[in-house]
Amino acid sequence: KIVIHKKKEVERAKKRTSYTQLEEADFFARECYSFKDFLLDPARTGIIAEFKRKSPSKGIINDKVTVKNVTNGYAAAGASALSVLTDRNFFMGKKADLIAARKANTIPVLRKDFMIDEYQIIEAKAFGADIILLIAAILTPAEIGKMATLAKSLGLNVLLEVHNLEELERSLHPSLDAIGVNNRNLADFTVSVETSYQLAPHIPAAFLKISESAISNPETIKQLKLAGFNGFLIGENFMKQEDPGKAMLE
Ligand code: IGP
Repeated sequence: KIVIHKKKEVERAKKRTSYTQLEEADFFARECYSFKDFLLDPARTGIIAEFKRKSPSKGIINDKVTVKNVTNGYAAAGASALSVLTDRNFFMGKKADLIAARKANTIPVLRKDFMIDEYQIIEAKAFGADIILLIAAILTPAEIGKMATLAKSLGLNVLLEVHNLEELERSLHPSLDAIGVNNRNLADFTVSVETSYQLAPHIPAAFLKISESAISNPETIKQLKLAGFNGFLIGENFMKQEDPGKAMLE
């Protein structure tokens, strides 16, 4: 359902803004930050802090905050990267949020969306992203290879999201930088951090390991680190607070 909607959205965007126009955007020529450098920087937390107003599972989480305030708060609290939802229909995000996060910060920014077309990768670069997300559940291995290769050729970092061993094994590709285990099952929204512990030993050492979703306390991060994870994608737990950046410090 999400994919069908996204395809229509991409076709509309292509008509509004041509490839050439995207390639002429100021950010298109900028050099991306290295996801790896920021994740492994001992002065930072390894947390990829997400700006998310709304989600299909929770409804409105927080619609009273600005991208600038929240992302500046996250960066000041030691985030290794920012994640910004650009999907409007399901997450109340927008492309302008990504641009705003880029302008206001000097750490890597992940474009969080359902990437199904190479056009969206060109958009991501034009809007100032450093990292793109590819979701194994909605892409064939050939699509993942093609999209990851294009992203790398633009200097973007690539995060592949998986939810089970089958997705992980069929989707690995040398152009990927990081593998994210989503603790949330996108089919029924149930969450279990166990998913991360189960898949960790199957992720080859060449890839950074990220645990995504349902992380709500420092103890879990400690355990995930022991299991070999380098990054922790956290959204709701911070966003549900009045001051998400301050919530991250606590
Ligand atoms: C953040 P949480 O439970 O901390 O809010 O989760 C992030 O992992 C989640 O938003 C997410 C997501 C996605 C959203 C993971 N994969 C794919 C949209 C699309």
